[in-house]
Amino acid sequence: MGAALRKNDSSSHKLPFSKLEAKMVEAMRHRAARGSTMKSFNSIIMKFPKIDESFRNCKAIFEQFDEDSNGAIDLEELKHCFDKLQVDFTDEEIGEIFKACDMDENMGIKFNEFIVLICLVYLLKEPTTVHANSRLDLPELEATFQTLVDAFVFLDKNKDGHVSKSEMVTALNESSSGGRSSGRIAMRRFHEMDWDKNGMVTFKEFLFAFTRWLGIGGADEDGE
Ligand SMILES: [Ca+2]
Ligand SMILES: [Ca+2]
Ligand SMILES: [Ca+2]
Repeated sequence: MGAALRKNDSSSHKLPFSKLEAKMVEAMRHRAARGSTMKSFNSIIMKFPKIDESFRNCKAIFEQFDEDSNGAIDLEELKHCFDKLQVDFTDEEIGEIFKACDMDENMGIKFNEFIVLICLVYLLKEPTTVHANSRLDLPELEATFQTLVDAFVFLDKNKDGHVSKSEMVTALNESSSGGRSSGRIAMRRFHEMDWDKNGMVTFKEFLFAFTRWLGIGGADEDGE
């Protein structure tokens, strides 16, 4: 009876792309169309100290929204956080971004996951039209988020919203030194970023890699 139809759904679970993830790729493509101010991979590395500083300044914001101070932001706390920041996501969208950023799936957003989450919200909320108040109310962080978006756009040569291995190699070869070792470094960096090992780096994976490179951990960061 229904046997003939079965063939079609074999691929249905192949791309676990939520609506939100599709939206992120779309937002990134949109942003990429405007180009990047980054000229080389080195110019990204030069920004590391500044990024590090503003990420760490995020800690106070994180603690403010971790209402029960258990080291993680749960779904309810995130809803309060979005209310406060005037992020007008639906409950479904909040649930999706929560799940997307809860990388270790322990049902709480830890500090490093929170940084990624807020940066993704920033990307999604970036005004594509001239609606005045569609930005996050975190002016001191916006410059850093902008830098990170810019860095990703620099790496994403074909502007499809993902960074592939060959794009990573191209980006590193554009840097001043070049040479044999840069290919190996590119591969190492790429594998560090490609969390789910699918051969593509999303903006989310890129951001997580940054928090790891900067040594920003989760709740256990200060633990002995
Ligand atoms: Ca909490
Ligand atoms: Ca690409
Ligand atoms: Ca990946």
